[in-house]
Amino acid sequence: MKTSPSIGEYLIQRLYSHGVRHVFGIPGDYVLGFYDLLSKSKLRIVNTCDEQGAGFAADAYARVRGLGAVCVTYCVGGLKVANTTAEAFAEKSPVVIISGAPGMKEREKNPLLHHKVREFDTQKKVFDQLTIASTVLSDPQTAFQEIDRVLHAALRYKRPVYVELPRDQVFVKGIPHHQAAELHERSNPGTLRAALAEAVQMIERARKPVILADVEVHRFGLQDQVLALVEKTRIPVAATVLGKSVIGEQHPLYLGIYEGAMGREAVRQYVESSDCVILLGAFMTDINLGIYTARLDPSRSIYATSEKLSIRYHNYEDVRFKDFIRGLLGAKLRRRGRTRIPQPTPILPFQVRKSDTRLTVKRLFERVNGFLSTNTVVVADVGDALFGATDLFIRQRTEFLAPAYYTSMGFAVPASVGAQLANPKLRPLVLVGDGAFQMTGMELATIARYQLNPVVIVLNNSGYGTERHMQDGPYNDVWPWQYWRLPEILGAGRGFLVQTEQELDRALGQAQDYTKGFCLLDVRLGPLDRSPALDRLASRLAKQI
Ligand SMILES: Cc1ncc(C[n+]2csc(CCOP(=O)(O)OP(=O)(O)O)c2C)c(N)n1
Ligand SMILES: [Mg+2]
Repeated sequence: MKTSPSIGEYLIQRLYSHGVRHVFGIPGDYVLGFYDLLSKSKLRIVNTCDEQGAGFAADAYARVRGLGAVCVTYCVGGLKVANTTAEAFAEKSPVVIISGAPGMKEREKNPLLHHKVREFDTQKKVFDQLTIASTVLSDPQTAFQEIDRVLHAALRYKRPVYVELPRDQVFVKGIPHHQAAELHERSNPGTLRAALAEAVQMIERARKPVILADVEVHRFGLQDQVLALVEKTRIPVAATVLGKSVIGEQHPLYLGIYEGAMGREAVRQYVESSDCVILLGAFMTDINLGIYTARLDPSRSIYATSEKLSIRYHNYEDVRFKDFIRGLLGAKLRRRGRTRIPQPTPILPFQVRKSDTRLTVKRLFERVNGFLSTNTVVVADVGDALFGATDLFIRQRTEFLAPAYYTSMGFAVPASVGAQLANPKLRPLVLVGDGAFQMTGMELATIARYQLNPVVIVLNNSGYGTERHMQDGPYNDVWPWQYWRLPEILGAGRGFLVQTEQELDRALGQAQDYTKGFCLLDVRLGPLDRSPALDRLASRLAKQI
């Protein structure tokens, strides 16, 4: 007879069966037993320099692969991934946070054990706020069910979950003959029918419908269905910053990024003059809506997400997002004639103006546009890296990762680790400000250790450029590192100092050929220079004040 697995083994089995192959983190004595199990399992441990790096890597991994995992020690490690878990929650990324903890026996009489903050459950309480489900695997009778429950919640809501594993429970057997319950949630058929009927009628009556595709289309893996809907009906489609790349940006029916005043004016006008905006999986965040400069009228909108479905002013309960999109795809919707839609500015071949022309942010992004290929994943950090990147043309879908809502600096370098391990066919192009790089750039060591090969562009503008435009002071300066010399210290990768257009052109040319390791471009920019996207936002906001 098959013996039942231990609690630690069962957790590993379930992660594996949901497609997880890598676990990011740093060990500590409260989690060493589980690390030993992990190292003997089919999952690969990826050691980062810092837990925050592990958290960002796992978040990116989850975005690319559907589920990610980070494994850390109690409190000193766990609380360091609080920020990355908050990001995963806010931006809907299903990450499993596994934390070691004192054993149940050790907790008797409440002793002062190392790493403990206040009570033994202090860390759990913090994570209750940051996750969609959490558990302490303290009871072998319920541990397997608890693992099933939290993993289901992560997959159902695309949000992080917390699993605390007391160190004396790792090798304890759970209940025998446990079968993992599969998750099947259905829409209420009557409500679904009524919702589809109203939506179809509204779309059919509309003269100028438009689809706005956002992040949940990506998280729920519905890109193919949305693309099929667009092609079947010839309704043009725009994306948001957070949903950038859910639709291949060179598709003839693709309008561009809609982000209120921050985006291109032609896209804004097209979307805002539509008599039926179909928002699919949209997050109504301030950044997504161009710092609330977007003008979308609910009386002309269909708003479908995993949490809510409203059509004009009617709300429908119990309708799954997937079922609604599939329903629309199966519905009788007429195929529209070709309409004139705003065309994106074509990508022109980059011509170096003069060999000593100093580089600007605008020209940097023009050259980077030409560097992208179908296997590039663009990973943008907060700052002008993110604003500028919104104007890039992503060659295929799902190839743009950025914390565009939560906007925590320090995401991009570690996220490139997660993205490339999640899909080794991708080569990450990391766009990161010098300020953000100083937070987590040491994860280049992780990149070297696991032989990854991103191209990292440090937008070196001597400090917190984005903030300088709001309010400047010495607090926006950072110490000027010679970033391009880091490969020498790390004993891996290649570094390039880039000050002119010609140097950029050459460095990117060489980066294309050098695929054995990472490339780091230290791109020197003026402290007040900014991307066209940030420029547009600033000037339009100025007009509105
Ligand atoms: C973790 C974190 N701390 C602080 C901020 C506030 N903040 C937003 S943009 C910014 C400056 C970013 O500087 P840098 O990475 O050099 O990019 P730049 O703005 O210069 O393009 C700061 C400090 C933040 N978003 N995240
Ligand atoms: Mg900067």
